[in-house]
Amino acid sequence: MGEATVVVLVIVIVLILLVLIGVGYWRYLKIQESRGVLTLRNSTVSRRSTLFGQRGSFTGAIQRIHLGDTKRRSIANHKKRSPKDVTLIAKLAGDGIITTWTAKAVSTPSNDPQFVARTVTDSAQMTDLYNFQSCAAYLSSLEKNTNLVNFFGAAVDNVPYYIYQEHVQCGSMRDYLMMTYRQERSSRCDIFADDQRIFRTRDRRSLLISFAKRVANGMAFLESKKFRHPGLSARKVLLTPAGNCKLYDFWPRRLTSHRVKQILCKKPKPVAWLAPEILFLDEYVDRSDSWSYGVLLWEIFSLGETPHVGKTCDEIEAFLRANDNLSQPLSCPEGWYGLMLSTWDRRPRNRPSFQQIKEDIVTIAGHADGNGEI
Ligand SMILES: *[C@@H]1O[C@H](CO)[C@@H](O)[C@H](O)[C@H]1NC(C)=O
Ligand SMILES: CC(=O)N[C@H]1CO[C@H](CO)[C@@H](O)[C@@H]1O
Repeated sequence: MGEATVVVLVIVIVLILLVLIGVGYWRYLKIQESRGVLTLRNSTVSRRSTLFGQRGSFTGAIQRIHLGDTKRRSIANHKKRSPKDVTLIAKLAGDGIITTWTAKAVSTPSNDPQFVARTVTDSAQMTDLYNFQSCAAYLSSLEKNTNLVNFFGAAVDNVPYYIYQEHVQCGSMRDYLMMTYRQERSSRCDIFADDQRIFRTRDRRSLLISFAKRVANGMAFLESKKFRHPGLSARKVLLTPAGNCKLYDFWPRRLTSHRVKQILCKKPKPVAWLAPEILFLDEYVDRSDSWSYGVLLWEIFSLGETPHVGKTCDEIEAFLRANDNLSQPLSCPEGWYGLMLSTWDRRPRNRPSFQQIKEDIVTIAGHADGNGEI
């Protein structure tokens, strides 16, 4: 064999190897894509580094985020908004991954909040960004419901992503209940300003029952639309001046397991609201939300007390392992406590769905409230 032949052979072998490596890498990328893993095409930014600069301006070197989910829903054009048209006013809340701002249209001269802007913080990972974007698409196709905050639009073409939602004025149900409770204990002074006059004139008990009904109403709607609300609590319910309840922070069912992981990373972890299968088995199932609803009912009827107040996570878990339940609050009618107990069944399958809960409430409360919403 001549020297030339050997050289040609070696070159051919090297070429074949290069082609094989290329095909292998291409397959690898395809597989990653089909798993919904994000691939940064051109980036020196590591997964955990800062993606956003001050006040949401984008400073990273990511040119394009390639999303693998080919069946990904997109947002209708008329629901797209440009962050350039929006002024963020003040930070309302933040739980590590997602922050909420009050916001207004740039064109409006007044500085009053018109809506809220939710965005993914810079501690987010690529999956968080992807899920946020995906969530925006799901929300954009969800119909309106009187017991959910309205979706106004989203900006998810470039990071930072935004979801724009209704601004509900009177704060959370938890704050409202806590203030009411304090009022009870101190000298019955009236803590509500004039714009919340409506709360004063309503009978306490029928107000509490209407809270319970409206939350169940919103949850039953979500359930029928394949949405879930992991970590449902009185804090996640907002009140309008007319005393209506609006839920926020609900997620499409497909994305809830990721959301649950985020919730489990929160400090403090909202253990008191989480069903045992989430805490002990790392399993989130459809009826896990029913459990949280039971705890929310307990919050309502105990007038804003914190469930398991003063206990550590370990103590609460031991309490659950002992098959114990939160005790019946003072101002809680028997029927309502029965409903709570049914949502705290250790076997998720035996808990009522929200459709059933709605029916149970009709039975318990009769048609007394008569506001026509349930
Ligand atoms: C707590 O409630 C569950 C579900 O209704 C029930 O199975 C259990 O026996 C209750 N525990 C106690 C100590 O009553
Ligand atoms: C690593 C890399 O190629 N980074 C490039 C990504 O794109 C920007 C803008 O086009 C370039 O400036 C970077 O050098």
